[in-house]
Amino acid sequence: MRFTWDIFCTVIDNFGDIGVTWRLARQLAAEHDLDVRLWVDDLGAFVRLCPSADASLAVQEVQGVAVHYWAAQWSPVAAADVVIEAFACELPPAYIAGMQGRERPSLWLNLEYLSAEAWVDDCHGLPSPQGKGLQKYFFFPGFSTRSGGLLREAGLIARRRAFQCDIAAQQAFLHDIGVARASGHRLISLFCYENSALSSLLDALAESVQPSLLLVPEGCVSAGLKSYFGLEHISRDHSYERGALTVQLIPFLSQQDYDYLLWSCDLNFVRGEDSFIRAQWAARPFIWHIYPQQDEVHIDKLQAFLDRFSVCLDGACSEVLSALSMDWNEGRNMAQSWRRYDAASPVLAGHTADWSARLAEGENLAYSLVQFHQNWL
Ligand code: TRH
Repeated sequence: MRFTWDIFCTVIDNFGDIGVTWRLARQLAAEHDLDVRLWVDDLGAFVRLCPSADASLAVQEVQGVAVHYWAAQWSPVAAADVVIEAFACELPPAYIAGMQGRERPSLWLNLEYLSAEAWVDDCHGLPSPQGKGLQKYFFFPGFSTRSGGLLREAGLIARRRAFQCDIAAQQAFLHDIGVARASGHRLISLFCYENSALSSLLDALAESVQPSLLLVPEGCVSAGLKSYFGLEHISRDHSYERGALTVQLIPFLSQQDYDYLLWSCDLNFVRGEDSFIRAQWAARPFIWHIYPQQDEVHIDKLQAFLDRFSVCLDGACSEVLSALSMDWNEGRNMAQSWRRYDAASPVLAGHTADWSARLAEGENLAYSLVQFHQNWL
């Protein structure tokens, strides 16, 4: 029997909600022989990650997934065997009634945001009764064996390794996105939120002995870059230089190409949830700009991740990474923390590769979801 799965996604802001759900939908369809529908209320955001799709179509088949526009006016459809509401988005009441009305009610899962905090393990998989035989289960991605794991599609690590061993493939990819890497330059990608620490980071790179080429997806931190270079406009037609630093804007890439970018760079600045995980699969040093929340709760989440990441890292390097991450996330001057980070970068590069390999031994989220359904049946 081929099971049907519905994944519901509201795009609150940015690309993380659709980024995670689109990746999950693809993997469920490709690797688990499931009929997957992805319902998204903002096809414009979807098309940024998947440029081959068409933002004007109410329904389209993309890479094995039926992608549906989730219109404000809900047109009733039969509820699926498994229903994932991503990040506590609210399902249409008529759809919930359909889940209850089935001969066997649907399995209802709320996919939560990723956190490295320890409490996740105790909450993962907990049910909450919703009436008329329906339970909603809270499904937590995470870094531990007691969580739902992380999104990692089959063959990803082997593909990444092959790409990172293939200089010609890297050059061809960079050429396609308009990047020419001069020898001796450190290649850095920068995907982050507007950040008052940015100018001190750019200064530190400009003053470094080693030249850096900083690649920034168009539209990201454009206010910060314009202010740093004293320009009213910045564009992909130019690159911007100061000291040892060259900044180049690159197009916003498809999710697949964004992986190639992360795999090509010596250092990746990433943010939110999905790019943060992809940077870990890239096995290259990365610096995380966590999604800012009220009352600084994100700083505890950042610390929880750094604590996990730093097990097996020597104390001095762990302190250097923590200082840099906190300066970056709290918008403080990075002159000093960058110098220390730069000096520790060979050790941090080796540690990140080891961390990535260990992480890849863990369960992947799509498989955990399928197992959860099997066990529930
Ligand atoms: O865009 P984000 O800041 O998303 C955030 C977070 O998920 C946050 O937790 C959530 O609360 C908020 O959204 C609503 O960062 P994130 O999670 O890294 O998502 C970015 C997606 O964009 C990811 O799937 C990678 C993809 N991407 C591309 O496909 N091409 C690109 O060129 C770039 C820069 C990103």
